[in-house]
Order: sequence, then structure tokens, then C-alpha cells
Amino acid sequence: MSTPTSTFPAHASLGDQDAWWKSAVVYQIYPRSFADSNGDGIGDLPGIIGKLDYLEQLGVDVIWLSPIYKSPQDDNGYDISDYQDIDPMFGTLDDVDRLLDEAHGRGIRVVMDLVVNHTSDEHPWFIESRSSKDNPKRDWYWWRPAREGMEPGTPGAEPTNWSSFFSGSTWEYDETTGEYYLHLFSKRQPDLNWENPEVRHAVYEMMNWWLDRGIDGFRMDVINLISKVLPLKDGIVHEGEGRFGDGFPLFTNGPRVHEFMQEMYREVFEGRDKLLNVGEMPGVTIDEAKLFTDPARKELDMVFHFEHMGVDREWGKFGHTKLHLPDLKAILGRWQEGLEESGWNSLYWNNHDQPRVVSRFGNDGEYRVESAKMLAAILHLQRGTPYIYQGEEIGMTNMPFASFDDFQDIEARNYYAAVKETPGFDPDALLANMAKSTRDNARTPMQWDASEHAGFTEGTPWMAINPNYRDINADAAVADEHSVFHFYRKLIDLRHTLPVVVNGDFRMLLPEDERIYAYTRSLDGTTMLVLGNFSDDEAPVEIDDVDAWAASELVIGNYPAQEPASGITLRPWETRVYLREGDAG
Ligand code: ISL
Ligand code: CA
Repeated sequence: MSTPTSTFPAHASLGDQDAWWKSAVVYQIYPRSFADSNGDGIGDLPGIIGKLDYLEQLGVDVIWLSPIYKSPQDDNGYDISDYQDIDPMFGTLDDVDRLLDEAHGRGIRVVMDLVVNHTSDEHPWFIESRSSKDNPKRDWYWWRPAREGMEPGTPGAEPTNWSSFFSGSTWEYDETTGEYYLHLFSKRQPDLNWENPEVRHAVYEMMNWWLDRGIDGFRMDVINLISKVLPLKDGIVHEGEGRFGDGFPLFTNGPRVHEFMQEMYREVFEGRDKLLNVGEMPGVTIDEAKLFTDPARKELDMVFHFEHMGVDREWGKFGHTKLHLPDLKAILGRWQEGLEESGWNSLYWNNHDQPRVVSRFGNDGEYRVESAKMLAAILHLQRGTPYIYQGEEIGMTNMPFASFDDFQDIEARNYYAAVKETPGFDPDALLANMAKSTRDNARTPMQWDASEHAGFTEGTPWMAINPNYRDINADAAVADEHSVFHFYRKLIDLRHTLPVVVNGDFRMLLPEDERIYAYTRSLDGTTMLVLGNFSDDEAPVEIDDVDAWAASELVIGNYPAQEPASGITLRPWETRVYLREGDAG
């Protein structure tokens, strides 16, 4: 293993080098769908290495890899059976070392996914734990007897009434010892018991091993679920929601979570510098996020919250509704304001669990290119660290799923299996909802070029490729200077060069406007105005001082520039970013 001493771009004018990630942009790779090097239809590490030039051209500072560890792939690698080895499907540890060398040599850091709320049921720790009640690792997981007075293994005998993220109970009965184990996700993802110090120290040791190998930080999967409220008990049963109760408050942001994060910091991060650690946190509030990300508390650099991902969700797991723009602005504006004094935001529209943003909040038909660019500008110029999910930078869209058989993801499959026999089940309605909301939308293979299988593989892709790849692909985007790709490249460049993008104060304008997203960023007498039209129609921007803004410097936009006129009217899905010296905004 030989990571050369690498020089990362300093973005020196932008200040605080310990917090280098404030001027950085992260690119998330979902390895199985990124690039296949050996024709087995599944993306892999050599495939990623082959695309580093592309990522360097885009200009990103960091790549985050979704899990590549050894795994039975029940949840596509979020079920890990060996934290210190690579799944043969993705490559070898040597490939990781090569990736680190090659990425570092291009000034790109590498962040790994850390999935330690749970392991795979094939992890040796769990195999031992389930083997007998007096096994030394018994207490590494959550084992409980059946509910008092109930026959073990019968419906309703589960130790608590919680429902799993992936449908059904969070408890699986295990005949070997006649007890149940806890799994917040699939039954093949048993939860680790973080109350046990041996568990925590085994995790810290593994993390240190990876950092010593040369990685640059962690994206921590559901890390705010590791501390559970004790004793484990039933959640409140809401009317009309069947036999399951709401366990969420009993396992989210639990009582010891900050203690555990601070311990992890001391045991793993203290004394190392310049890492990026981001915690994925369903249900995290702004007040909690402030605690997690206040540098003085020594926990994390930033968190992923999900509030804005709930903005268009309704009834039931896959239900959704049309975006009401003021709601989105209210949520993101609150997060901007909430973390302005201490702490830091991460900014994202997409990841491997979300439908494609251009299909979700944009117009993926007539205005695909315009709306993809507008969404990018609105996100990237906020205060925080932006994350790009593979394919977002070329405006990849949702997949036209046409039948339940098209879904690969465990969340969708389990849900369908759980509801299809229930009275009144409406398959057409569910299919329509799932097609729009399923995580599979993010997981169709990356579209590299117009050749067969989109240049993703020379074999049969593990998942069908979006048929629009002949028009929407990286080759075409790189070749076209007006593409979504080159717009992202410019936005990344703005973050690297304009201090106001990194450090400017945020102010939301027009919170009630149903079409226009508008905000300013200000720093040391420079003010930047960011505008986006979330509609198919022309829309006037009704802000103070609009004529002065119309006459100021246009930093970036997604339509040919117009002669300055009185007022600003945005064309469909238009974005414009203006810069002014002086105390505007
Ligand atoms: O994906 C979701 C909704 O569609 C979320 O509920 C998601 O399951 C949750 O945000 C946690 O996600 C993370 O942990 C899961 C894994 O399946 C996801 O891919 C991962 O991002 C369990 O490890
Ligand atoms: Ca492969």
C-alpha cells in the first residue's frame, strides 16, 4: 500500500483548512451501478478507477462510495459480513489501495460508507451470537424472549410492536435459542448492541484500520439509530395503522447517541486531521443537528437530514404529491438559518435511496436540461457542502417502471409482498406510486454513452438501463458545452473560487412565492442573488431593488443572457445568479 503524499487543492483564499470540506463538493458513487470493468454486469472498483478522469474533469473534491465490503447483498451491500474485506463482486483490497492512489493523485479524497447500526446475519459476530445464549458475543446484538404469556414465534409475540423500515416486525424469531433478535431493517440486518462496550471498540478498531489504510472519512449509515431507549418497549399504536406501533421515537436520537459519537471521536478521529465525517440521520431535528455538528463538541462534521425529502410524501410508504414550493423553501430555509451560528449543512437532492430530482422537482420532459441546471444552482449555492449523486450531473431521470417485477430493491419488494393480499389492495395505484418513489430510480446503471448497455457493461446489466440513455449520457454531455455536466462543473468552480459561496450569510426571499425560489448570500460587502423558476411558465421576480439586480453581473444562468431590462422575469425553469458589491440584499 503506497499512497503518495498528495496535494489536495487548497482553495486557499477560502480560509479554514481544517474545515476544507466547506469549499468541497462530494460525488456519491453507488458502485454496483457505476461502471463494470469485467462484463459480469455489475459495477466494480476497476470500473470506478477507469472513470476518475471524468470525475476530475467535473471537478469534485471527494468521492463517497456506497458499501463495497463483503456482503450477501440482501440490501445491496448495506448488510456487511466482513468490514475489513471487499466483496469479490467489486474487487479486492488491492483495488481499494489502487483507487486511493489514483484518486489522491488527482486531488480527490475518498470517503467510505460505515454501516454499523447493523451487520449482515452472515457476519461471524452474529453467527456466534445466535449460536447459544451463553456465547460471549450473545450480547453484541439485541436478543429478547417472547412477550410475556405468549407462545414464542406466534403472531403478536414479538418483544415490541415496532415495524421495520422494510415492512413487517423488527423482530425475528430464532429457533436455535428460542429468542428474538432486533432488526430495524431487513431480517438479514441484525442490529448491533451499542450498549456493549466490546461492540463499540470493535467498530472503532475497524475504523482506525481503514483510516490507516488511507481513506479520508466516513459517511455513517443511520448513525442516529445506534442508541435505543431502554428498556425496549412498545410504541404508540396510531389508529388505522394495524398492529404495529410507532417505534421511531424509541430508537431515533436515543439517550446515549452523543456520548457514543464523542467516544468515537476520541477513539478514532482525535489527532488525525482533515477528515470528512457525515452522519446519515433519518428524523434528525435542527436542534439535534446543531449538537452533532458543533465543532466544539467533537462529534461529526455534518449530517444528512431528510426533512426536504418528505416534502412531497403523503399517506403510506410510497405515496407522494406534487411539490408545493413554499414548503420546500420553509424547510431548507429553516436548516440554513438553524445552522448559521455553529454547525454545518450538507446539501443534497439525490442519493441511492431517492428518486431522481429532475423527475421529482423538475420537468424531465421538455425542460429536462433547464430544470436540472436550475435545481443544481439552487442547491449548490446554499451554505453547506453539496453532494452530487452519480448521474445527477448529466440530468438522469426516473425509470419508466411498468410492473412489480421491475423492482429490485428490498424495500419495494417487501412492501409489495406485505400488502398485496390485504383487502382493498389497489395494484395500479401502488405501481404508479412506487414507480415514482422507489429507490430503484436511483439505481439504474450510469449512462456513459450511446452504445449498447449505455457503456456501463459489456455483459448483461444487473438492472435494466433507462431506455433514454441514447440521448442522456455522459459522452454527449461532456461534448456539449451547454450541457448539465458543464453547468455542474461551473457551479463546483464557483464554490472553489468565490468566498461568498462558501461562507456568505444566507437570507431567504419570497418565502410564499409558489414558483420562484430566491435567496441571497452576503459576505464582506459582496452579495450574491440566486434565483430559480420552478415552473413551466414565465414568472416575475418581485423583490426589492430588482432593477439594480437586473443590471448587475450575471455569474451563471441557464438561458442565453438578455439585455438588462426593467424588472426580472424568469423563463420556464430559468436560473440566474447575480453578484453585486455593496450592502445589497
Ligand atoms: O430509503 C429510505 C426510504 O425510501 C429510508 O427510509 C432509508 O431506509 C433510510 O434513510 C436509511 O438508509 C440507509 O440505511 C439503510 C439502507 O437500506 C439505505 O440504503 C441507507 O442509505 C439500511 O442500511
Ligand atoms: Ca463487474
